[in-house]
Amino acid sequence: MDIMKTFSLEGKVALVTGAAYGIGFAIAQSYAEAGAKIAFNCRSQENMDKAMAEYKKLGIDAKGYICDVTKEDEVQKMVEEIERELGTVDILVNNAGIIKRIPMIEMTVEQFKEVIDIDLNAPFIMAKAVIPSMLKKGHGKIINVCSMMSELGRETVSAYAAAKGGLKMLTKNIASEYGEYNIQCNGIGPGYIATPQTAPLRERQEDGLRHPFDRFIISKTPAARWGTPEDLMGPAIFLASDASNFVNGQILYVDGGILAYIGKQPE
Ligand code: NAP
Ligand code: GCO
Repeated sequence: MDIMKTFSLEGKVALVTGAAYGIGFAIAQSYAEAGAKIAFNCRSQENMDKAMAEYKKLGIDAKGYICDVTKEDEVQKMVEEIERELGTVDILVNNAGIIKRIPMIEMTVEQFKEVIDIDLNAPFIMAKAVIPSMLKKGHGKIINVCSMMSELGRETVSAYAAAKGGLKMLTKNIASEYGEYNIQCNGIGPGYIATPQTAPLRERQEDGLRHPFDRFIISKTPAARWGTPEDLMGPAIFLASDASNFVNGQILYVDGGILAYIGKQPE
């Protein structure tokens, strides 16, 4: 048996949501390099155009779709278009997500609901749209992009933590409900990754010093660095490939050790 072949995605159709840039783009890039046909979506035409140019530079023939993952009708239409153009979806990565950093008692209900809608309700909508075809095919992979906030809280991210905590349990429930049909649903839990979403936490201060949160994360991470989207490529391929066919309902944390570490004694 050629064990390395079990990591191949040759002949598979992968849909990565929110893959115009950031973590989603890196995961889509890794899946293309592993042999998959790539579909991705985002909301803005400007981001789509930039992303298509970047995929082309990498020699990746990605198909992009303008679709808001919170809108079930748009999602159904996108999945039908993908099935016509590429084939049924074998691998779904629920990556699209937002965060709002606002003290909870200052956050409006609408702001809370927006985060829940994109980060939790949308993965439900997306999974519901692709599972019927996966059942017909007799296999499928769903990977939900969770977070440190699937396990931990911190100031100002109440909506995000509630969503990502819920996403962890949605992952376990999809695994429980569809595992017998050879559909594996797992989560990937990035630590603190250098992307546009975390850029405000890494901005240089006026005095030239690193952002206090930047310094805090470096001290809280045994790897003593921020992660990069590329750090997620290998784990994401593993969870999308036949190499993980008996892995189900797990959250694979790619965090440089944050969740294992109590932190340094203050100097
Ligand atoms: P990012 O740079 O902000 O990218 C988010 C992507 O999602 C963009 O492509 C955005 O495109 C898309 N998106 C947002 N709302 C959408 C919607 N309603 N419909 C369709 N697309 C939507 O974020 P990131 O840092 O790469 O994070 C990606 C995922 O990883 C998120 O789920 C995030 O919570 C999670 N995560 C990030 C980190 C980190 O440290 N960066 C750590 C753990 C988990 P448009 O705005 O053009 O739609
Ligand atoms: C924050 C960060 C985190 C990361 C990620 C950690 O404000 O604390 O944005 O939430 O995005 O989710 O895993």
